[in-house]
Amino acid sequence: MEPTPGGTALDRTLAALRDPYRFIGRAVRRHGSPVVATRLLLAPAVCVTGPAAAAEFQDDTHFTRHRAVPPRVVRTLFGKGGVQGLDGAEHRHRKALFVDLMGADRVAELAALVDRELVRAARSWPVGEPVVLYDAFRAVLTRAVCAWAGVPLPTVDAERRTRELTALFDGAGAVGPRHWRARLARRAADRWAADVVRRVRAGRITPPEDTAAHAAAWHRAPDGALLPPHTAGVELLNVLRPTVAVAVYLAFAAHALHHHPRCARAVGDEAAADGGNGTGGYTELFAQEVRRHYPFFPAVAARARFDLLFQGHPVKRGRRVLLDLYGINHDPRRWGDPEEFRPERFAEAGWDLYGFVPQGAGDPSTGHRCPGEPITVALIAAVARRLVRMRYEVPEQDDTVDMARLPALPRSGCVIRPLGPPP
Ligand code: HEM
Ligand code: MYR
Repeated sequence: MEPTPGGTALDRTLAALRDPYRFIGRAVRRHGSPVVATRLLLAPAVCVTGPAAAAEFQDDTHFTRHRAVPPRVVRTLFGKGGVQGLDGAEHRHRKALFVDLMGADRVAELAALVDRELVRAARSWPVGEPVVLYDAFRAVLTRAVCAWAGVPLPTVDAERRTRELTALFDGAGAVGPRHWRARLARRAADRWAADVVRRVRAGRITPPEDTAAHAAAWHRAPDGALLPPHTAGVELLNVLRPTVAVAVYLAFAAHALHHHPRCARAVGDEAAADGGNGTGGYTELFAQEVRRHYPFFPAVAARARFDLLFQGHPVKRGRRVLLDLYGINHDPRRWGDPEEFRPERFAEAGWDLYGFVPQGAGDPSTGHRCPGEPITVALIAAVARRLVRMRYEVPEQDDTVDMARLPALPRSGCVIRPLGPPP
């Protein structure tokens, strides 16, 4: 047993907020250990990094997700009673609700809906006028995912629901007014989603069986009972919100296409060859590299179930452990020249469930890893294929990535000036 380096005397919350994506990596390098003790949000915590730590972190006999995430994140991003806070058999049972929605045909349908909505939006853009792509993507994704999920979205509500669904992920890690907007948005979104669930159960709306609205409304707990409407609504929002959050990756995809013309040409060649409807191939490698390279979800949290040894270091019962997702995706031992954007690396070396962790580590059907990765990859690829076929110029702007923001974004939101209607 080795003592855990670092220290819990000083609260490091401000340092973590200043550089949320590199905070753990820095601490780990400073102490020369993949396990480092610190203090965050006034409580002692342990930061861990590396594929071996990721595998150990997934062991739910050692770690619990119960009360693992700070209340400010539950009251905004996750909502109360959702899958993120469950353990063991109860977790696996609830998780199936999401995994079952990710069939290849359904994912392709969502990608086609997003592409159609994007083309529709682009037709309304005046030629030569600036468009902030991040904002356009959020509106497009909201419309597409509501249609896909079987959630009615009257045109008059579209803007408001886009704003609310965005606030849930955009303000969760913020401090001040952006965070408080997220709390209000959570209340409004919870009411909306619970109401959709009630209307489905009352037969007033009848979404098809393979939709999220149907699945959440009719999901039964292991004891056979339907979920309380609020909880079913939280799970429905666990599909809508993160799909809108894919807008962050879409902005990064536009950023990468602009800064790496070589990649844009390769995506363009593929889109020209398959009419933009293909899957796999170079564009998928590009989508994976977007998820590896750009910062999005910094770290995931769990608590030790009892006094235990983690990678040979003592961790006390109840202690919060943070797994460094961004750092693992940028580990120079695993990823050569990790700061370089190079999609080909995924063809050369492949990846594994603990070394490539943009959306959590391990197996999504048994552990807490994100079930939405097929959707995320398909949407990045579909939009990349569409962007390379659109005619636009990229005006002078500050599109540097704001690493102090949660989630990080290109500062400008990626502005383009359309030169004509989309094909
Ligand atoms: C869980 C990231 C998209 C649904 C997670 C986790 C992360 C994550 C880091 C937690 C993993 C863990 O706790 O170990 C992202 C990012 C996305 C994204 C960066 C890109 C926008 C999606 C999509 C969906 C989705 C498109 C569904 C349509 C979920 C759900 C969970 C989850 C339901 C909870 C899983 C569990 O606790 O078992 N996601 N996600 N996510 N994600 Fe995603
Ligand atoms: C989702 O909506 O579930 C996926 C995208 C959310 C990204 C939000 C990033 C900032 C939140 C920081 C939370 C840290 C939890 C330990």
